[in-house]
Amino acid sequence: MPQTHGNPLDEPAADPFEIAAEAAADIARLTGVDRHDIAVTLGSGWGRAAELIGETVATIPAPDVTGFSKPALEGHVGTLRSVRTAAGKHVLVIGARTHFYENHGVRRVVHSVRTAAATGASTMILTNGAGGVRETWTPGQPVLISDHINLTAASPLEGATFIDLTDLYSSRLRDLARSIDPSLDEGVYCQFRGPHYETPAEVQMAKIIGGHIVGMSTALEAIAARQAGMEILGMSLITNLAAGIQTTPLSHEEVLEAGRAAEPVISALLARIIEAL
Ligand code: 8IG
Repeated sequence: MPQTHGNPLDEPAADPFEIAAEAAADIARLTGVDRHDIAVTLGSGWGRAAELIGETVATIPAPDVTGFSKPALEGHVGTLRSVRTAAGKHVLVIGARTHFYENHGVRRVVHSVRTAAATGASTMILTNGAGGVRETWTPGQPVLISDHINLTAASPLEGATFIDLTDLYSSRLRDLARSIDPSLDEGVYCQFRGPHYETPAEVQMAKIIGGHIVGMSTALEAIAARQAGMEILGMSLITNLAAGIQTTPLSHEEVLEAGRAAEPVISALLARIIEAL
């Protein structure tokens, strides 16, 4: 049952996997779809993809599902959708993301991913809006995530849980994405804690340590998805060049505008990739 007051994930003794299983049962009951094959989290700029992926079978407000909380930010739609593709695959479209900077703890951050796994999904597509460190990239450009550097100093894994992260962002799925759009570039995603954007010096640090994309969401989710045994595709919409790479100050409004402009193109791309899975 969804919570009316506190979030069950906030109980220290709670088992996050048990709560994810309850959330998956809520989704099955509320959508009428027992199992999902693929899950996709829609970040800033990717929100319109749901309509192109297939026929929406059900849309549910995220707070109706155990462990999910209300969205914190404009541009982040707080719904879960069950979408059926032309080929008959069931896609769980997650439009509700809890960010690490909301300070609700890592369990809440990765709850949607664990829930997706509990619904049966074996593929996790993580999308986001992010800053570009490469000067050759332009706002509105989608790029594949090839690997990540987790600068949050946090992990969704608890206790002595040693999980291999080699090929975390599946090279098979990156190849598949490039078979749809050969022009797709790729790069290493650096997750900062946020919610402030980086200083130009921090962006230079990210560049020197091998980062190409700066963001605030995806690395922790990818770790949880790997723990759950899912195959992961990560894609960033470059909504802005990172601080100091672009000479003008960053604004959330600019980020939303770049997302709006790119939305039809990247949504269609995402739908074609899902069709090809
Ligand atoms: I959209 O420039 C978006 N998200 N950390 N830096 C970080 N996150 C972002 C950025 C950015 N743009």
